[in-house]
Amino acid sequence: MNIGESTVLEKVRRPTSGARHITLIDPAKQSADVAAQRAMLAVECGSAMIFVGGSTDTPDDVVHATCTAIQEAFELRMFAASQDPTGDEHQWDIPVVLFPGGAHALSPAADAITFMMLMNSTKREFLVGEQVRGAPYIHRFGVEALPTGYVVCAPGGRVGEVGGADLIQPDDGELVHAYALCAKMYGFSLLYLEAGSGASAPVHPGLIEKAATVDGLTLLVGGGLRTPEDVQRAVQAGADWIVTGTITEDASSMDELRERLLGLVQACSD
Ligand code: 1GP
Repeated sequence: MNIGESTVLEKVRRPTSGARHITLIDPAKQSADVAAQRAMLAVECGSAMIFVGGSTDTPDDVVHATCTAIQEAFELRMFAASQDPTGDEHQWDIPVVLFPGGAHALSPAADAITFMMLMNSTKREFLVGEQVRGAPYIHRFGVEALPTGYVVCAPGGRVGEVGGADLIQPDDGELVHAYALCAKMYGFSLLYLEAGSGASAPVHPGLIEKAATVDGLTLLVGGGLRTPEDVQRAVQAGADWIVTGTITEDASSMDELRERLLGLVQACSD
């Protein structure tokens, strides 16, 4: 969905004060209808982008059904807002972006994809193999590719294990700085520091600070961010975008989810 002319990359890179929030929805964790309800609530609470993906073995059709349901829900809300003199249709001009575990989790219904190199993987598959398999589909679908360096930091979780990541330790500031420089030299626009979904601790703020010293990269941070204090620390260290997934999945009700998301989104601009 795109009201204006700008690409998703332009929206992602637009400078803002503080950081913006991304809600990650894993299609394997709920029905497409519930995913759409959660995505709408996330936007109402101030999330500025939806990521769809996460699990390593979700089939294309499940990813596609989830992207389609979210896009349809946003289009309906946008239409309703356009008919309401007090409505704000721009509120629903929210990119739905694939965050794939591999070349299997793709959908033409997405606006864009984080086209990632898992830079500290020890496996060819995650450095370039899945990307080569997926690129022709993404090209055919016309889904915008967001060139992204993806670096997994300790504790790393399942993505660290499956991706064969040589994890960045909290005191490896020079190493994360070198990865950030390398990402820039490759021409990546985005750098994503990941601690792993559901991680017991988020990316160490010292690592975020070091990566943020490299100009020209938009810095995403995710994994294990659960509280407004976690988010504030990441934002103060230099994160441009905060990604959360687990807090959406394990909320016991929509009211609890609303309360959690409002706290995290507020912390992005504190
Ligand atoms: C995972 O960084 C994201 O790829 C989100 O992590 O599920 O811990 O919020 P959480």
